Amino acid sequence: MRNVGFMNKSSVKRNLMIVREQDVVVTGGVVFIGDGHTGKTHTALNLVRNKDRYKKTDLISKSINVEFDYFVYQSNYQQYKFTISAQLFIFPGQKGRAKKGEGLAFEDALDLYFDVRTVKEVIVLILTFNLTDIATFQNLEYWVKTAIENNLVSEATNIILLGTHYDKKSNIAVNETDIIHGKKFVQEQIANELNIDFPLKQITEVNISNLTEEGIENLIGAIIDAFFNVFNIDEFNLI
Ligand SMILES: Nc1nc2c(ncn2[C@@H]2O[C@H](COP(=O)(O)OP(=O)(O)OP(=O)(O)O)[C@@H](O)[C@H]2O)c(=O)[nH]1
Ligand SMILES: [Mg+2]
Repeated sequence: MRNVGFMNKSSVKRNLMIVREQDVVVTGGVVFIGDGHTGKTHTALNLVRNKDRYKKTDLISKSINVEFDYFVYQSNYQQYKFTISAQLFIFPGQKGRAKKGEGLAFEDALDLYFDVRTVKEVIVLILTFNLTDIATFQNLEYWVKTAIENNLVSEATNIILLGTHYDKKSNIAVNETDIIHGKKFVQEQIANELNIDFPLKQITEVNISNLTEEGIENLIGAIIDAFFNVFNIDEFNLI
């Protein structure tokens, strides 16, 4: 296991939050992992809406590096102006290490991530799978274990089980019961491995289509909720 140190919720607040009078700015990492070809890169593109920079196309397929982007959200809450500045990190889905000259696979990308990341804490871990391919859902078992081993999960992390290809409604192979079992599995793994009490409510599920963009707003909502959950706005005066 990499020894990068864990943050608990109060140290997250100390390090990743600035309160200046009515202005509150928070930051943190949003990490996408999951099997190759499940739609991680396209989801991030839909989130940041860089549609001019990247045309939505099948030309982007297998990622061979860790991809970075950011997502900024502002809202008013009571007398506060609240800004979330989320750093997105999208990992390649190819497991293990790549051969020389074949770009980066997941573990190569992980080395790079630990060198270059500007924000240490993962506020949201997005475990990505293809709703029409049950194997990509079953493989989340591998991805959650890998994430825990590499300190991508802490007490402050919210988990999203992200089902893509929601446009292929008649081919959906992952049902509600699978999701319930999946959430329990993730909760138990985190609780046992990190020896913490990890509440089930910190694990949510969102289904999206990167083709029609159905569900993208829900995903944005889930990410914002995760930040509000960690940086509990009602406790500002305690900081
Ligand atoms: N129909 C449909 N196609 C999708 C959806 N999401 C992604 N795709 C397609 O699936 C393919 C893979 O998507 P990517 O975003 O490159 O997948 P990835 O998870 O980043 O893959 P790696 O970088 O190899 O790990 C692309 O051809 C996308 O156009 C979706 O929700 N619906
Ligand atoms: Mg990719």
